[in-house]
Amino acid sequence: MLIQRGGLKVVAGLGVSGVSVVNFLVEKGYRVAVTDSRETPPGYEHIPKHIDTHFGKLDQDLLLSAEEIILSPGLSPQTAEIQHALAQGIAVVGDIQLLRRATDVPIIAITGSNAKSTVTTLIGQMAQDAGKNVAVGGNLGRPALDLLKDQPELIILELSSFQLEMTSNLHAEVAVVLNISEDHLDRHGDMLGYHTAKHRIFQGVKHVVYNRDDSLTRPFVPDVTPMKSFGLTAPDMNQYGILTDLDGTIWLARGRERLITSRDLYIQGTHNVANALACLAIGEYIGLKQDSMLATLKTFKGLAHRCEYITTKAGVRYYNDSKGTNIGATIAAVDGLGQSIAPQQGQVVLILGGQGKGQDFTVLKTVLARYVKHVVLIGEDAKNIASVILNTVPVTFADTLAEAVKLSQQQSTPEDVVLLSPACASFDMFTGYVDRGQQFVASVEALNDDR
Ligand code: UMA
Ligand code: ADP
Repeated sequence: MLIQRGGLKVVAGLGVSGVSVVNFLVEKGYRVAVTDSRETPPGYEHIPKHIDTHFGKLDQDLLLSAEEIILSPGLSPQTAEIQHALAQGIAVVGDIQLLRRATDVPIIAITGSNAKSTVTTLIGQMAQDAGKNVAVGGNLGRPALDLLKDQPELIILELSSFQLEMTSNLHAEVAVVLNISEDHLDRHGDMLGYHTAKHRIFQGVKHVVYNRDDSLTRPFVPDVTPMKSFGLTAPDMNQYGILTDLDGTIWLARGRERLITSRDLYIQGTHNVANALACLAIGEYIGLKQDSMLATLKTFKGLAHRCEYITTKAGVRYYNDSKGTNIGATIAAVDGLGQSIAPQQGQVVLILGGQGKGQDFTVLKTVLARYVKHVVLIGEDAKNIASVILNTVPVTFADTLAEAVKLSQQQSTPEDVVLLSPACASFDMFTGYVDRGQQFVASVEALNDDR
């Protein structure tokens, strides 16, 4: 028989993380109820039948009867019902807080506007290849509390600003903010709000990794906290960076020590050199052997939907960067692919648009002017984006992604690259970035080879 402990825990928002929270709390013997604004929230079938559920709107009375509310990262703490509960003194936390309470296993915590999933997966692979019993998840997909089932010796978490704003005193073994550029301003209000949420990752941190090319990633922590930096410049002693030979060969380096050339990395592009350096710095702090980490770098193939090469048709290369959901990511993608096209040979045709999340699209203009010959716009904020970039690059509108792909083919000539890197969220037209990427790939494959 289950022992029912303490007051009522109310899970607000089901979905993947809500399901993991309900099941974790039930197993621990707590009284649990769940509310979700959706009529039939995803994951409903994966929680025990006896759980008290209140769907269709957030149940204010239920929330006010809670000892503690566990809030889904998909719901803003600014939501009226949550604000009302907070005003009554009811504690509101997220799933990451429950994980920290539940275990002393060291946590490697990774956030940033971009590269989180790539770095989390890569350092996870490095740790596994080095023989560690490691569990990897969080915003990446597998919810944090589920990781405990593996009884890991090390937990590697990708953390979003949504998760971090609900997390206090994480006491991470290593924490890193990889980079900061505009994102989720619709939720956090402004850059200060977004930055503040991200930097909660450093509360009680034991070792810090930061990006010396991006001062916004450097934490305000006591001077005694050990720190390592990475960056795309020559590194100081014990730091990570690059050294360039006279013949142009780029080395990933630790201080003066040359470790591996950028050509020997499986994942390509300047942004991925930065990602690899971040992983080497994190790996050093958790005691991974350098040789083992370098071996992983030679084989790690990266993730789908991140500057992923799809095919070549009529001399035009097609790339899926559906995970490019903010301007910083799209700049990295256009820069990386633009540099890979021989000068004077070709240019980029870019498919852009969706939900703009309040970003300032003028920041894109420099990279558009340098590498992009035409932009095809889709989605809710297409007109807003057009009004900003129209003077920089020719623009066409498309109602569907399939139409955007056809228009991109018409705009391209041999040696060009067609790139889907929308700089926007996808939820106006798709179920998520994976759906958007899959529809892009299907539309590309449906194109005639000879146009
Ligand atoms: N929603 C409602 N009513 C509710 C609860 C949610 O309408 O009562 C809607 C919201 O619009 C919300 C959406 O549902 O945006 C998704 O929320 P969810 O509760 O269904 O989310 P989960 O399935 O629990 O997934 C969450 C993370 N989602 C978000 O933060 C929006 C997943 O990150 C994460 O992988 C998962 O937990 C496991 O930890 C996804 C994501 O898009 C990949 N993250 C954002 C990003 O990377 O930019 C932050
Ligand atoms: P996140 O989980 O933070 O969204 P991903 O690893 O999924 O990060 O990559 C998302 C997008 O960010 C990719 O599509 C790529 O274009 C871009 N990107 C990857 N690494 C970097 C980097 N170091 N700096 C800027 N953009 C990057």
